[in-house]
Amino acid sequence: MRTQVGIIGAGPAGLLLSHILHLRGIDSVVLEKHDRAYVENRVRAGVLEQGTVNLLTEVGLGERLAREGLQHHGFEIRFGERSHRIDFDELTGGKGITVYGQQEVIKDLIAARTAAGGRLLFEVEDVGIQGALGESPCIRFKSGAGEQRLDCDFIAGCDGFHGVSRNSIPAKAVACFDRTYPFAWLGILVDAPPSAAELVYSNSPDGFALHSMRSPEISRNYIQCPPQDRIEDWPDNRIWDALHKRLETTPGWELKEGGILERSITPMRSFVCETMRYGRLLLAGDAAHIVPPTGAKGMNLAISDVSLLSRSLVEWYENGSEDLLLAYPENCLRAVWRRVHFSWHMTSLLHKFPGHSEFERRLQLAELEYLSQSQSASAALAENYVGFVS
Ligand code: FAS
Ligand code: PHB
Repeated sequence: MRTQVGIIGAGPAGLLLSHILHLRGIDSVVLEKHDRAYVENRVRAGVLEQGTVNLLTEVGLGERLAREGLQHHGFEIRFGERSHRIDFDELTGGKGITVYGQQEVIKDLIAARTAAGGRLLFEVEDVGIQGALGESPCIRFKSGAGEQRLDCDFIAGCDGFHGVSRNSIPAKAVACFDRTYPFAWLGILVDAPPSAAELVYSNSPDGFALHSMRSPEISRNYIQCPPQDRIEDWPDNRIWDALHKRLETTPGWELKEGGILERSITPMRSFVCETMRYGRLLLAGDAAHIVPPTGAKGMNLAISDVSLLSRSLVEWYENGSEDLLLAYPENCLRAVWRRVHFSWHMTSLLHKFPGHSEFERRLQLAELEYLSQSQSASAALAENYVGFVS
């Protein structure tokens, strides 16, 4: 089998790259270990930066997003008995966010690739990379048709944090930086209408909580929990008790309960692999960097990588220039570290850290107090949240 760009992973990064390359007449094959239903129903991110919405719209994937996406002009932060609204209209000149589930983005991408006759191979196994430092790398894998070999000019490693791509780069050639957090997020998808028009982040004495949504009928809630916890440790009533306690901190506001449609626990880490190019192997998305979801940056960062990677590959195929490909890591890492910093900052500001003294807790509250008093502090947070600084 032969293609121009072999792509490992059918997440937002891999599928969007395949789509954009197709629009520019560049062939690709996407290899995915799970089946189509699994990747289309996996509940993950829900917040799209304006830049992400613009790119998806530009490449012809904006119709359902515009029809079903929820445009938000701000969000709320609760701390103590206080509440502060970050008003995007006032603070960012009107740039906002759109709430649209990651699985909806995936469905739109797979539908577009399938309609265009794109080669998406699901349920592949034993993916292995060879010859990345040469001019004709290949990907070996197993599929229903047995052992396969995909010859290509470039390999795009879009296979997430636990994928094979980054791990195929010799350790001595890799520069990684990371931080793990002493808590995880327990997330639930709920068959209940949202209890607020916008997202509500809460820094409560009992720990962090977030009220988000997916549609006028479906809400999405998160609480911080100990990192070693398993989902079995959290029966429904314990989850709802924690959510009510941590979110109902302003008079008269109540969280609506409903049937729990999906639940999962996500570890919290910040991770950056600065080696985003190894010869003809290029990493994008979670394969190269992970952020805690507090800043809602995960999927947006994957898509901003693909915007740069697709431009670099188009420049190579259309003008024979390798400049953008060689500069790809450097160009990505500016946006990556900005969003890694913002996600670390939001996580540090809004979570209860085991071992934190009362002094540290009061520092958090002092910063939140300052945020609620200072236009410039709120503007800095708003500008990072909507994603217009690189
Ligand atoms: P992805 O992980 O989405 O996709 C990689 C794909 O590669 C997967 O489909 C995987 O099956 C496939 N793959 C892996 N190894 C392979 C192999 N050996 N062979 C073939 N295929 C292989 N972000 C937010 O902003 N908000 C959230 O609430 C949020 N929740 C999250 C919850 C979880 C559990 C996780 C893991 C992430 C969450 N994120 C969230 C971040 C998330 O949105 C990611 O940033 C985003 O999915 C990254 O997209 P990709 O880089 O395409 O990687
Ligand atoms: C979500 O809706 O899933 C979501 C929103 C904001 C975050 C994280 C997750 O910071």
